[in-house]
Amino acid sequence: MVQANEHLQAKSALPCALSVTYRMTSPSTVLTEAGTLAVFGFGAGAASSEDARWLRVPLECFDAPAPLEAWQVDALVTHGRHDKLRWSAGGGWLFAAIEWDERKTGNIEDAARLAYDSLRRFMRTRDERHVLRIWNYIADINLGEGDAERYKQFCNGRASGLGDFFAEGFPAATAIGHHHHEPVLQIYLLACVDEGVAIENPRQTSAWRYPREYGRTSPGFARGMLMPARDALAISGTAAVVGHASAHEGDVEAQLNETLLNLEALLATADMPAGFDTHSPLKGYVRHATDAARVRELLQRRLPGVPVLLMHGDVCRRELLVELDGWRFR
Ligand code: 3EB
Repeated sequence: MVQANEHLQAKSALPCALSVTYRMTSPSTVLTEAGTLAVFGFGAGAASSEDARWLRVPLECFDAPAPLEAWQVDALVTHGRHDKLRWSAGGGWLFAAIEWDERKTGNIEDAARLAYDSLRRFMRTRDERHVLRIWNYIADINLGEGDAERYKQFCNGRASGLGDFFAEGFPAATAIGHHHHEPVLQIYLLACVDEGVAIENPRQTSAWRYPREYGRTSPGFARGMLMPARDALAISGTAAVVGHASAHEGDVEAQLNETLLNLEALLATADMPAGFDTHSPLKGYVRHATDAARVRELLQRRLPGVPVLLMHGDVCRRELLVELDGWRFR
């Protein structure tokens, strides 16, 4: 009896805390530390490693040398590969990633459908079945007009690959265009044994309710996701979208200010402390490299001391010049 009870207590203590940090060190250093769930390098200059927990994100960082991003848990971590997928798990958390070369399928819609289908089928084999956060990095995201724009085709393929997998609610997400010479769709996610709390932004129309003009398939994502222990908020890609409309076309500074208003509203809705601090790692995606210095200067003024990784990436609407995502830890 006592043993059974202890077992239940141990179970309900899951998941353990998750930390997300930027580190100026080598992948091998982080990968040998206890509890490392995933390590991300950014851009062509990033090191390579055969470890399943290592992922090179195809976005160039405006800071050289670029730091690494480390996800760490206070638990034993196991990792492996499953077809095209790589994964790691420990302490109630799961990292999974897939890279799909579009040249194998011919178009982005099929690539997204097949990649999401693989992820969905893999997730069925796991106890960490609640997907809390997803990142999507897509080549030439704004190529094509109207419904033929690649981002919109990606949305179609994502929805058909997912089927009813997110019927209970969408995770927080990011979808950003990359400029790598290989047309690779990269998707990675964080999942957990326990469910989180999806947060919407009162200043923004929920993405799944976007009107038809933004595409045949509304993007399926929540504006933010509170972690199961309510100790951290994962913040989706956030840009100068007010209601469902893009604001401040052509003005990167006004777009950034609007984005910061969106983030403040999201934190308030999630009942998280206002503002960001030194433990709130953010990413900034900037469309035009010529805007990077200006964006960095504005962020240093508005968010002093906050770790921000500034990267060259295209927001999924071509009029949007900058987007932020990241974490707020309580
Ligand atoms: C927006 O607010 C910007 O398709 O998964 C942000 C985050 C955006 C996620 C996605 C898209 C996605 O609509 C675009």
